[in-house]
Amino acid sequence: MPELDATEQLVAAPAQALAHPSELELRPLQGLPKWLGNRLAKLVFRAVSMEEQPLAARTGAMSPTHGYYRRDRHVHPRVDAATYKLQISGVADARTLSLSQLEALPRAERVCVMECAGNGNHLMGSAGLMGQARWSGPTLDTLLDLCGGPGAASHFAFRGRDKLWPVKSGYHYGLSLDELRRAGAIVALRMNGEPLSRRHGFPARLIVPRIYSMSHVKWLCQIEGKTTPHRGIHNDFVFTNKQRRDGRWERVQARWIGLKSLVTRCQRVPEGWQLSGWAWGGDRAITRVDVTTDGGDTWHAATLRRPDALFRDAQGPEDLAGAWSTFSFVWRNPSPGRYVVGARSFDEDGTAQVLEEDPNVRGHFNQCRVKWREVVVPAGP
Ligand SMILES: Nc1nc2c(c(=O)[nH]1)N[C@H]1C(S)=C(S)[C@@H](COP(=O)(O)O)O[C@H]1N2
Ligand SMILES: [Mo]
Repeated sequence: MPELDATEQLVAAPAQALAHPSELELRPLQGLPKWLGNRLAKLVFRAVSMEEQPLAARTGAMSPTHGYYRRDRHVHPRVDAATYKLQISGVADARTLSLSQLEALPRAERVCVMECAGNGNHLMGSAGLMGQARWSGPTLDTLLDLCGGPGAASHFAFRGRDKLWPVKSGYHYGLSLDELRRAGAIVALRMNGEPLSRRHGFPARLIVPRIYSMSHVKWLCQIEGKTTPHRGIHNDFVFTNKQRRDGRWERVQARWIGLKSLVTRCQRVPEGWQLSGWAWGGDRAITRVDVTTDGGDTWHAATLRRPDALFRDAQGPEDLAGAWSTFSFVWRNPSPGRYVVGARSFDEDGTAQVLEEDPNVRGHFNQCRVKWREVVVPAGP
């Protein structure tokens, strides 16, 4: 083959990459990216203030901070660290803390999946409203101890500083103290070792591992103890489903993340192609992941790496309770063609990730069914 000069090499490289790609695209079978194309879908998502994790960043065991998915209401307040205050009320002794007081408290670490309640619904298809990072900051219990304990409070409301015109209050969401304790909630001051960025809630946000991220209130400025569940548009309406029980439809609020998995990559290996991805299950531990390359006719056990093997430097078991497992499966020399691939996770009771959503549940959150992806295997080595 004649040698190419630098410019010719630049032109030839993409053609060679097409003929012998080292990685194949995994295309959702439905949703905006499929119907509109990736670029237009991205613009539509932006218009409703969503940015998905880019495909290139859906790789390792941790999501990079740059490109971490984002979901809010367009308003990103600029908070001055010097005058920032966190108000804690409705507890034994109400207190207001400055950022330096918060910084001086003992910190806990949480490596956890963070997932938007509506991630992976039929419209989105791509399931990119999720990521995993290492968060650290004082636990909610450390803050409550400073206040002499929760007092009579059995529920808490969390408010952000992102005031939306003409609404006077910022974003807010509430959970019960039992849920917050069971999840190991923290007020995070760091993301992947760095102070929070403005878009992800500088200087402080709530992190509630294993519960959907509408509760991970950014630009946190108020924690309010209550004796009854917090009510508001986000708790009572926005992040709810309707569920049929005994023939009657009732509203349920988004809470614990369901049993899920996602094939995120298809990479060339000497034996063929390697399918890999993540499996996670809210408050359920993943014990097995199966992979299919024929649309679900046959399933094969994937190699699973659980969080304790992925993150050996974690300080205690609680740190990893909300972390995903990774899986990989070597797909031996498939013939060229179009395939439908997918993954299915199992928990410690042997319960399998569902293939279809429950017909007795309607709404946008907790989309657990297997996420099918189309992949085109090229001819050639
Ligand atoms: N203050 C505030 N916090 C918020 C929101 C918001 O609009 N305002 N959106 C919530 C929702 S719906 C999600 S999915 C997560 C997204 O967090 P991220 O943008 O850091 O990924 O933030 C949550 N916290
Ligand atoms: Mo969300």
